[in-house]
Amino acid sequence: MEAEKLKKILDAILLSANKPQSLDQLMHFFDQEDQVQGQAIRIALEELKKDNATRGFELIKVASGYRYQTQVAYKHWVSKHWDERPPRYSRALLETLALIIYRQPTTRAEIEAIRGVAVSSNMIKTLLEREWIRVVAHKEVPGRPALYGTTRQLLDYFNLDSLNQMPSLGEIQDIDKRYPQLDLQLSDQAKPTSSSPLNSKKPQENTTMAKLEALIFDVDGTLADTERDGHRVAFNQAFKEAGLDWDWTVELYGELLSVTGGKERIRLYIESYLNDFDVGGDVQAFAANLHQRKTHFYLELLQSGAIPLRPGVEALINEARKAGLRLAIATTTTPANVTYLLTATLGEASNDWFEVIAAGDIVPAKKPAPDIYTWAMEQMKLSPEVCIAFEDSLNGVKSSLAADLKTIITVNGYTKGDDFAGAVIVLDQMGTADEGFHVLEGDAGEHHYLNMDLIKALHESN
Ligand code: XBP
Ligand code: MG
Repeated sequence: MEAEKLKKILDAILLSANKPQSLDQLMHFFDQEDQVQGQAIRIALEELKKDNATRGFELIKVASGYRYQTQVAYKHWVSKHWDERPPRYSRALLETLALIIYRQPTTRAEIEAIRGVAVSSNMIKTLLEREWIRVVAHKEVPGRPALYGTTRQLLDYFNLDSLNQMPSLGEIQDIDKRYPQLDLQLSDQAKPTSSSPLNSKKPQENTTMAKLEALIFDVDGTLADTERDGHRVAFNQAFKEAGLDWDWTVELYGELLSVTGGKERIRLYIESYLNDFDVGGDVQAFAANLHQRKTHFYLELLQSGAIPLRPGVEALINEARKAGLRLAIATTTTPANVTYLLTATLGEASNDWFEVIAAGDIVPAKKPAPDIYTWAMEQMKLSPEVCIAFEDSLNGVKSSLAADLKTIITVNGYTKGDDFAGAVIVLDQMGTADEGFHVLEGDAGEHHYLNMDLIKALHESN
């Protein structure tokens, strides 16, 4: 379908909808003969967002999907539509809600133990009626009390796409000092302390433990240490061939890794590191041409077998396949780079072991945007709760966490100083039975290398 027409149809659907529409729901509005792919819808939605950016309303994405709404900046005027004042919630109710958000799934007794006062049935009833919380399970202790978790409606109400957008408790530890005007009187027990199990964790989107079904791997830095002696070398070969005297040293390349995507990296270099370099035309086309040659050199390197998989990767993939786990890849690198790496290291057939290879420009926004992970999960028709991601870098973990994925990190030379807050564990490598890993952050229990037992335990942990 023609892009402009698709945009108008989506515009009309969203304007007439009385609740947010997910990508899946939007897909259902189209017949097979319309030939509309999820990707085209995504692009059209991005364009609609841009088109409406200067209006009094905007297109936003919340937990349940996309919706049009008036811009918050104009709420003072818009609210005059309604006579009644917005509901005011008691501090006790908000404290209770906050504890459910950060400790879910949790029982009323657990909330009472922290707050030091009884939680009234009315308060829980209000939160349930508002559909901000729900009973997600019952705790297997005498009396089988209800375990409460939060809902998508709560996120929608607060204009949030995911619970990961909530600050960590560490960040809000001093909130009463920073914002004295809020006059918060949190009971001392409700305040997070550094030794508190509440501390430093982002809230986890609910709760009844979903069974792990799929592993989603980043490629560069995670499956193989490709950047320093692979991509960087190939970039320099392309520069040389083009008669450019650019030299991306190991150190400089580390800085340039702040953006993902080779074409984007070349542009960053031209625009931020060179004074007045004239590309003699369109910088995007210039970067794309140069990048094509870089890919050529990089593929040659891969074919020569110069880049092995990192320790433990092959064994883990084999174990996961035997255990019936589904496998996927989510990377910013060019698709051919993945195929060649897999072929050179695990054999050609290994390409079929991965149900989805989500790579490169298939989504317009590269990591740290969540899009590549979300796209991979959409292809597999899986939700984030049943998947786990493997990453190595700050941009990578931002992307996977924003896609609501629990994430295991293995660092490398370029990323060992990155901030991996929110990851379930940070390791120096996956490791093997012979040569184990070092745990940099998190808890691996008795395990000394990454296997399916540990991955399942990490997936189940909060
Ligand atoms: C990888 C990248 C890629 C590679 C180069 O990031 O940023 O750009 O460095 O590949 P991640 P291309 O591991 O987070 O996916 O030159 O093909 O882009
Ligand atoms: Mg990476």
